[in-house]
Amino acid sequence: MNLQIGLRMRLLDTIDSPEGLKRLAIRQLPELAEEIRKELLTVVSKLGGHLASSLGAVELCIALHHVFDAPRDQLVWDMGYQAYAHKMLTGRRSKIHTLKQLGGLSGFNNKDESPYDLFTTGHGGTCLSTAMGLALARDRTQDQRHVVAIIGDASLGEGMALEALNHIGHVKPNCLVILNDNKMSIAPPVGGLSRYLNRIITNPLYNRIRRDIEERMKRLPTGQRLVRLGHKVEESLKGLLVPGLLFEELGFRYVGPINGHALNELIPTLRNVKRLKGPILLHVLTVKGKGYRPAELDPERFHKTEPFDLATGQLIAQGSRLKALGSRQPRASSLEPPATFTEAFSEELIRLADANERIIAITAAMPEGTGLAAFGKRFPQQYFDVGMAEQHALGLAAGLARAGLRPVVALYSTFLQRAYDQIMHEICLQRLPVVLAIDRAGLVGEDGPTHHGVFDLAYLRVLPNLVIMSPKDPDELKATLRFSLEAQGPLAIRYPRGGIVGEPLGKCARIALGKAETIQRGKDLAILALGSLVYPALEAAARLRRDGIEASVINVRFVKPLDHLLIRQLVTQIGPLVTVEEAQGAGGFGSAVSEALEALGMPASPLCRITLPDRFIEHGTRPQLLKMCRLDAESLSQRIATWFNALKVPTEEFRLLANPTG
Ligand SMILES: Cc1ncc(C[n+]2csc(CCOP(=O)(O)OP(=O)(O)O)c2C)c(N)n1
Repeated sequence: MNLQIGLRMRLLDTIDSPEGLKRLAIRQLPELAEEIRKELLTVVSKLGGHLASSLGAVELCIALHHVFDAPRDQLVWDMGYQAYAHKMLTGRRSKIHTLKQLGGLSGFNNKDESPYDLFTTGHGGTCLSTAMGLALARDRTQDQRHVVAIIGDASLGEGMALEALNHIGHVKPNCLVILNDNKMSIAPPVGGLSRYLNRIITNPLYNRIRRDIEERMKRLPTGQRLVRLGHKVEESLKGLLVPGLLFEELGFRYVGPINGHALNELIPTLRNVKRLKGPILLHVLTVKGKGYRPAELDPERFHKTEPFDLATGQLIAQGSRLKALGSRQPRASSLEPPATFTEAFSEELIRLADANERIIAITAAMPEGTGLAAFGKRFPQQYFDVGMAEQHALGLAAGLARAGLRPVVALYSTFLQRAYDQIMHEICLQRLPVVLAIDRAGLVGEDGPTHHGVFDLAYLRVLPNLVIMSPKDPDELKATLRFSLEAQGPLAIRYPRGGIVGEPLGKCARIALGKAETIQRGKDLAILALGSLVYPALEAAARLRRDGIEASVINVRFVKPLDHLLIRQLVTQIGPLVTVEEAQGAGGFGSAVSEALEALGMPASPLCRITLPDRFIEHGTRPQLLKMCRLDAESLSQRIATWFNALKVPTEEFRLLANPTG
């Protein structure tokens, strides 16, 4: 692609809305597409972020806004990270350089950002159901607006999307589903559906035959009758040749596949399908990374990237920052300790599987992100990427565990939400030894509210039979994983994105079920810190000491079962307790301690629960968000000191209050 665009006014500078776009002639649109690509590349190469899918959907965004009349017509993008051109064409171009920055544009659809975004989304496979809802609501009025859902080929395999396909085909509302097929998930796609789509693409024969036959029949004197006859023949031919038969059988009219980069094909086709009634599935072929050679060659790496050099596509090395963010920057040597929790998980699971062929690793379309890609290469017989199918991932794990194997399912906390019932029904109820490796637990940073993994403690803690652990650093994660594979029942390990800040404390002592680790003793109060907040709690304790407050620091390690014995001891010997966790407060770890105090008959014992606030947290870097939520070390020490000083009751009295007989 030509990155040089002259000094003359760009088309992009002349339009700020779909109205402006509609004033352009179709022949001008390829130039506009090139300008949009150039701008996207400039922005994402500097900031990092999602890229390849958006590059592939530029023409699709342009064509949709050219043909439809949004926001009156409703375009429902699945997730939205592939629709940055849509953001640029709908009044957000001047802010595109703020993409995913704190206070800037979201990297996904965001309903609060623009009336052109119908929903705030970041989880895959949702747009067909929501679009169907919009279409059915429209049909209750006289309104003629169009509803269009745009979904990727991998997201179409999500359970929710398949359920929606089934229902739309049954109810048959007027709605257009655009299948944006770039033959890629983040990684190469998985499964029969993807093979099926591939067969359609590689077998355009039927479409040609159908068109030829229709044209020839129409030219005959009894043309129309023959066309009708032709349709009957078509029905019988379908089984043999028709592309999209699956969709047709589900109740859709299948159109395609068409070239998603040829605007002179896309726009007329969209105009045609716009006139059709009932559910239509338009199959559009796009190239992930289109127009930028490095991304076309390695779409997986450019699905979501760190800042890179535009000329070469190479990542701009940022040493510690990249490591802290958990990027895929290789470590200098394998002797170096793992910088991130994900790396530690990956390394240890490979090490353990070397000696245990019963270990089976499962990912749901996130092999790189969860660190399982290396495992899959090393042990292909012990590895499954199930595609975007979190529910199935857990059901599969249950089956494997039932048969005596040791499945480890690695998912991001936020996507585990998809499979809640499976955790309860397939795993906990059966008390099956499945290990849930819950990555990206806590604030994830730039991906924002759809991706923060902050609800898991609340939704997991209520499930009987489940052990829940949260290691303080990558080394402890390794020990936790070893422990989890010995467990007799289900066990969840939650760990954050990236690594720890500061020097690791050293090798982790032996883990015993339900036992916390006392890291430091102090007489005034005890900080019970969970996982990612153990190191910040230690730093907070050091700051408190400077203010004359001596704090004990406990690495809780187990949210369930909680170390009741230690809690009783802490209350009787020290008094005030502070819990700190990177999770939603209601139902989280602090709540567990509060419940424990009640169970121990010490409900009056002073307890300060430090958690995330009860609201959806925006996007920004992880350190920015932790500071904003007052979970960084400095804020922790301030919050604890303020609370402690406000107690204004001598510690001795607390002890008596909490334990009148002791
Ligand atoms: C429920 C859920 N699971 C996993 C993810 C992580 N994820 C984000 S994009 C993506 C691949 C999507 O592929 P596809 O739908 O084909 O869209 P493309 O990026 O290729 O346009 C995955 C697995 C997610 N966002 N939501």
